[in-house]
Amino acid sequence: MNAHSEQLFHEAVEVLRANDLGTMTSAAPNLYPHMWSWDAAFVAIGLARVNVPRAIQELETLLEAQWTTGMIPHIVFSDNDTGYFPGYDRWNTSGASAKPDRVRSSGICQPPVHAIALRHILDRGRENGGADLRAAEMFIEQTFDSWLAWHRWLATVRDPEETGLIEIHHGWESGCDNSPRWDSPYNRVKPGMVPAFVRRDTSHVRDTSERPDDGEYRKYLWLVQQMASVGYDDKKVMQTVDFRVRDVFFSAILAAASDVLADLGLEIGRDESAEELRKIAAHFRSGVLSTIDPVTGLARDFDVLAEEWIATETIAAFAPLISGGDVEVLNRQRAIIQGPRWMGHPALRFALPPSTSPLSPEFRTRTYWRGPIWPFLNLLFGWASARDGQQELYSILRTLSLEQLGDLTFAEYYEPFTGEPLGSFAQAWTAAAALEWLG
Ligand code: 9WN
Repeated sequence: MNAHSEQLFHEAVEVLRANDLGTMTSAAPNLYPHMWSWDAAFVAIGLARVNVPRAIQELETLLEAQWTTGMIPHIVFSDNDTGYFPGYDRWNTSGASAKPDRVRSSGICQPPVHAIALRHILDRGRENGGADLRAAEMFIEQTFDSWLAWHRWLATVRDPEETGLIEIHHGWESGCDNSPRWDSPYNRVKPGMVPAFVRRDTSHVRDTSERPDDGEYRKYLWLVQQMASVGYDDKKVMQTVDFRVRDVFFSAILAAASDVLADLGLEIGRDESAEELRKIAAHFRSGVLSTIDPVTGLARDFDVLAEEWIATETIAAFAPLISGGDVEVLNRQRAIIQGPRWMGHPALRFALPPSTSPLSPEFRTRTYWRGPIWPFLNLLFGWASARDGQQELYSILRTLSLEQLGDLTFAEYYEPFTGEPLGSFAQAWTAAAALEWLG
């Protein structure tokens, strides 16, 4: 490691240490003082580079919050309720029969990247050997059924019509909250009575236009109220909630992670479960491919209530690069993502994929999921590129990511043209991405 890399490594470790609340890592020190489901998976990948048992602990804490249905909730609340809105009370999950009593969590989920983190933990365990290897192997054996239950719940409950696509009930479930992907479904959400609220997120960013506005938040809270009104019962939620969308990116992650979990299953002698997971992977992989617009080559979401495709130029359009499969489709997608509407846009400070294409009318340079570059996503695309033998794309993503992260702010997201760090600094999954890229 050269001096720059060493400094990046040490500062990234320090960010994870500072966010460490003991048995969970806060997603960010002020803006997000709790554990988020998919953040925790990326955090575990980063932690595994420095401390395998602590990485295991992270996923263990998340699993302790798993609902009896198999769902892994999107937020596990720490005792520090002061910095984030909506806090545990506003979720009203205490009446949800599937939530274990001792658990303080939200009532929705996020993309299932966790098996990919498990794989990283095992790989690091193998490299280190000794106690790390034993701990990693034991953890996978002991928790395999819980991860399997999570994948099964998604594949069945969230895809009752067997479309090969996962249905979500809130933009927060996608992890890409205010992406233009969700503009048309949210336009049709007409919130009823929402009790007054005071947001906390806007006081943690320098410029409030970086965040969704209060009108958007009213809708977010309305959906939460709708789900709470039926006790977060899976069937009733589907009949009640005003936001029902098949999320192509979420589905692609389920496909990729199911293959990874199948591999792990085989390694511990769970052949039958591995077979089941392979089927889930294949089913969702073809579900993702079925969304591709033949003209643009981009994957689309589907609005269940409006019965229409959602074709926006966002990073989710590259879902097939995550789920893998058809070589021709993937080659075309790789050409598009490296072309002028994306990484090849001449004005980018770092030629990394923005969350929305700079040439899309919906693009906003500084607003959250409407344009800025999110470092953890680049790691995910890098992982998928390496899996598919795409060394060149992997190297480009790695080199530029390390350059971008060299500013040492570990920002939540970056302005694409100036490279300015935005959102929360010292964001845990950004630090984790740096550690994993460094290797
Ligand atoms: C709502 C924690 C989370 C990420 C999401 C990101 C943002 C929360 C928020 O922060 O969402 O879940 O309050 O905006 O969009 O991807 O997991 O980092």
